[in-house]
Amino acid sequence: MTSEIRYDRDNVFAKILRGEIPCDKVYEDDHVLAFRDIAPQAPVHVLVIPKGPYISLADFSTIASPDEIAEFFAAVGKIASDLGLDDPGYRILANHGSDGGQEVPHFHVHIFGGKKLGAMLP
Ligand code: DGP
Repeated sequence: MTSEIRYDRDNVFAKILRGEIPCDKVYEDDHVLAFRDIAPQAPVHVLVIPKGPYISLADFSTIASPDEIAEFFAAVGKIASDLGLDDPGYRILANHGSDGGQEVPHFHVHIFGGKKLGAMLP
């Protein structure tokens, strides 16, 4: 089954992409949207999503073109930099599947910053 068939077009990020749910946007280009998390876990907590129908990194890393993948991660770095996080730093995180704690089935990268972050524990 292809990703487009498995992809849930009613997931919350698909609705945000279609403008059916508002978001606090921090960046947008032809392929990428970034907005503030509704339940921030840090003073700065931004979600970066590709606009294509990718459920998780497993889809994005195998279906998206190399250019799209490169441009996505370049955008993640630019967004963090534009948010003023380069110094003293930030964290990026992508949850995959239920064991990884992924709640929204549209691939996304979290950017956390604005404070000294605690250790990452499994
Ligand atoms: P994850 O567990 O990696 O799938 O993270 C999903 C994140 O999405 C979680 O931190 C909360 C956030 N989130 C869920 N619904 C909404 C929403 O409607 N708007 C925004 N801005 N964020 C949302």
